[in-house]
Amino acid sequence: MSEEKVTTDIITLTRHVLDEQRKHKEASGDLTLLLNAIQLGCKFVATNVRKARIGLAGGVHNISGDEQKKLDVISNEIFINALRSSGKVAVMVSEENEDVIIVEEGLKGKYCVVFDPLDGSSNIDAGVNVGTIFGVYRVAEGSPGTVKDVLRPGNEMVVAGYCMYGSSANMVITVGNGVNGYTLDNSIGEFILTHPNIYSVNEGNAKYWHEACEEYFHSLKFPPEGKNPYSARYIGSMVADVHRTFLYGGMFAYPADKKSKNGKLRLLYECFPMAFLTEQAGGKATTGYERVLDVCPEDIHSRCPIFLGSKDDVEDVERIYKKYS
Ligand code: AHM
Ligand code: MG
Repeated sequence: MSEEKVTTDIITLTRHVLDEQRKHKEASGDLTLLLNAIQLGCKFVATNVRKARIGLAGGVHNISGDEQKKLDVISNEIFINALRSSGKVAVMVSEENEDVIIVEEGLKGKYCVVFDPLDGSSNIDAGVNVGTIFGVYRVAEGSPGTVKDVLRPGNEMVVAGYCMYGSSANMVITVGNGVNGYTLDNSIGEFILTHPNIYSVNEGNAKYWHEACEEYFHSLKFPPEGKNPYSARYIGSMVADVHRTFLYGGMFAYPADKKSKNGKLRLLYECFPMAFLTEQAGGKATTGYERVLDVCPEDIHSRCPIFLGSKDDVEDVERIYKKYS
């Protein structure tokens, strides 16, 4: 009789983070608990996204059935509740909330979490992948936890990541020493540790592009002799576009243009986490003129132009932008 081999020593995300923490003597386990809250949020959202795909579309029925809440509203509530009740968070910024959220005394912890609970949600009805993006700062020494603790450059983030909800849920995280990817095993409810050239940009905005941007994308499509042209792939869901760029290489961009002087994407909870992950994966992220992680947000919902990808590709962007500056 053939016996199926069962793996009994699996590396879950929690185990992996605990192992990492043990290497740093000062680690208190707080970060592990915070990441558990984030994982819980992601699992919950993954389930709801799947339900939405089998017929509930943008709204999810509540128990009484008389009101429907949009998936992005539900996802936001899931994250806020999970993070607040973890007792590890002092300040939260969500794309869905105009104001910063300050956690009440008694539940207050030492971390700030900035997040977009359901990025790309306009794609849900089309069955396209969506995701959650998050970044974590430590509250400054002696601060009670205020908006100032998140109006800091991305290079001060201690954790960043995203979870992509597709045929499976994929979590990609950095705690500042490389990037790890985990896949949600639905049967046990745990995230398990588990190169063609592409460019990804909304060409629909091309008529508003600045000259530098135009020249750069032209150079990808019409490269010099001996180099292959890049293929255009644009999903319109940042998590999915960036995920593919990480796996296959190439360039993801949401540049500034004549209409949107800072592009579209938000600095704190879209650009910073993705830029942090990109650098940790060995790539670079630029606004065209400077390192994304060195930008200091003026407002919690500030926008920022972004080009991210391999070092060589991003350096080409910077060179062309410099020429036009
Ligand atoms: P959202 O946070 O409202 O979902 O908007 C962000 C999304 C990103 O996922 C994506 O890169 C971008 O908007 C696409 O915008 P556009 O359709 O204008 O190209
Ligand atoms: Mg978003």
